[in-house]
Amino acid sequence: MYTLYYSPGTASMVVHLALLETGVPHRLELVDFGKEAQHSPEYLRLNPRGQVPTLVVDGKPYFESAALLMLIAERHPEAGLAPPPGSALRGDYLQWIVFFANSLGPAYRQWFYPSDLGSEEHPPFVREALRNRIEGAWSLVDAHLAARGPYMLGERFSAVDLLALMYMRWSRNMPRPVTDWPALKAYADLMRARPSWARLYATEGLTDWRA
Ligand SMILES: N[C@@H](CCC(=O)N[C@@H](CS)C(=O)NCC(=O)O)C(=O)O
Repeated sequence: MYTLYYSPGTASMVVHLALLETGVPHRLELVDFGKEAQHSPEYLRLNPRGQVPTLVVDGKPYFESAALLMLIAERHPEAGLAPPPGSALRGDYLQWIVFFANSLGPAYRQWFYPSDLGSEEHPPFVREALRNRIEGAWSLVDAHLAARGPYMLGERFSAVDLLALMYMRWSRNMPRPVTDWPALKAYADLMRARPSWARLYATEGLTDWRA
């Protein structure tokens, strides 16, 4: 049994998606950002970073969305979310998971949380630098998909695509949303057609960027 501490539309959504894709039983616990619940003493005992997601697995809490995604993929190999160790696509899988988590993850975090860098709003040159970093990463992914799609691992759907989908959604109100790039638009549409996306929206009460 898993318990996912989540907030709608945030970094917890990729973990929620992985649980829906694998079909394993799980419980959801809302962390109410409106009440600053992520910084409550009880929650900080589960996740000392005061962030979502936290996934409790067999009574033990873990954090970091990409790690949780890989953990679920590894614990439920029958769902086919990850190429097995030693298989041809394993290197690509690891490469892209780390690419998204390591390049887009921190850049988005700084884009949405200027307070992480100690200010209420970034100076324009910092906003511009973050925008360039995010758009540069998406340009690279767009070129990769145009040459080697339709999924990040070619013909094979994987957990990488769930991570990419979450990050794609976060661009929706940014100066250049991913739907502006042709291959990314086709990829977003392909991924948004998955039944897990509809279930996620219904359960988390999301509406925008549905399809
Ligand atoms: N690297 C972390 C980032 C998690 C993160 O930044 N979560 C945000 C929501 S997207 C959060 O909890 N924000 C509340 C806060 O920082 O107070 C991950 O991928 O799990």
